[in-house]
Amino acid sequence: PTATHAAGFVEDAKVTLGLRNYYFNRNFLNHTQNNQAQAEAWTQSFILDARSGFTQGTVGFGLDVLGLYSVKLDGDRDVANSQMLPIHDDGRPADDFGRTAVTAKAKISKTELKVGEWFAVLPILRADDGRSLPQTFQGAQITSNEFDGLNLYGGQFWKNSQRHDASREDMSFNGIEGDDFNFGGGEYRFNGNSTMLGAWHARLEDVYKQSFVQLTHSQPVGDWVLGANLGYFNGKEEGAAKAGNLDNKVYQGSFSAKTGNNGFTLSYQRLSGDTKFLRIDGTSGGTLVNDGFTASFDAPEERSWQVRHDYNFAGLGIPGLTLMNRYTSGSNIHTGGRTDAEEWARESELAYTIQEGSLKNLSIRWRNSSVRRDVGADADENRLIINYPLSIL
Ligand code: PGV
Ligand code: BDP
Repeated sequence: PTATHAAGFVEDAKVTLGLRNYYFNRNFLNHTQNNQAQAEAWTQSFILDARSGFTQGTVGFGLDVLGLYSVKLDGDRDVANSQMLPIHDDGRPADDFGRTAVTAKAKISKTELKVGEWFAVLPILRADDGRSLPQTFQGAQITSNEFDGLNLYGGQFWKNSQRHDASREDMSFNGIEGDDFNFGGGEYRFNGNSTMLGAWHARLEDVYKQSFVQLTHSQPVGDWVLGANLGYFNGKEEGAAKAGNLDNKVYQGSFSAKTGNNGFTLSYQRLSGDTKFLRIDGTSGGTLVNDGFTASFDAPEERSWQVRHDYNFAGLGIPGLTLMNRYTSGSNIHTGGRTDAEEWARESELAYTIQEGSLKNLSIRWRNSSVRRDVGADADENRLIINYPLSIL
């Protein structure tokens, strides 16, 4: 095609409107959480995800816009703190909330620079998308893929909008604001992409610094595919140490085996040092192998193991239907004056995605879980999430 300068910008653009209907109910069994019997909310969210391509020329320019808006359908003061909605000063969940995140991007060769606000998912800073709207960060990032198999990342984030917040706050840990969040990392894929070696370093200036190394490998053996994910975190206070002395290490390993429509996973995660896992407030613990819907098993000194099963009902002639069950047990928790506290969680997800017709890609997910803890709130939980990605461009 005879390209104008802007051709790539428009031609490679992709615009999707995500329609997310989310019902959340956490039932506290011993009322220990804010003296509340439950946390409950129901929202309808609109997630506009518009990404341009790049203009032509040596340096290509582009623009991404994430438009986020969520309306409360139900959820009152006495069932607040579901983290589905912001909470007003009088304790009442907001009727609606939202924000717009805009990112300018530029590309030379296979190196891209982004400046703005977006849903960043990095092993050392993982935006959470477990409620009404995704968490976003404001900052700048360089991603470079100049060498085959090697991805390099570096950047800085200076503002954080949590999943239930319309405003932008400074980057913080445990409510303690640091200076900017700086990070660098690299991931190298080799062995025909089946092995990945990653190394990352992040610092919330004046609060904490954290390093992470990871090795993943996937290996077909007969009818099976075996997988391994090994990781090590090391974190300490940084600079002015505004959150005091910190000490956290995590050793973890997850081993999976898949055959046909069945998947089996065993995971072990062990924390050491007297600080819980270090992460920016509101971010997902998803880099931890035992992170789940309701708990991350990341208390000081906690040791946990998990057994998980996945099934795809395509095997029984129902493509689109999947079932996940997992059980995780944690012990040796050093918290609340104890050195031996325990907790466990059982989590299940039944999901169905419509395979054809006018509602193709509409998905319905039911998540059901139970958590029992020696220290903290026992809870039973149900979530119903209906999602429809409306493709606009
Ligand atoms: P301490 C540690 C040090 C800090 C220790 C505490 C623990 O990191 O100096 O690094 O461990 O954390 O108690 O050590 O802290 O202060 O003692 C640092 C800062 C590191 C910053 C790294 C910046 C990397 C920039 C990436 C650039 C990205 C894009 C550039 C684009 C260029 C375009 C070219 C065309 C650590 C480990 C830190 C790991 C950092 C990862 C560096 C990436 C290197 C790639 C590695 C590939 C991995 C696979 C190799 C086979
Ligand atoms: C997940 C986080 C986990 C939280 C959980 C929750 O990874 O750490 O405990 O959300 O909402 O996304 O309870």
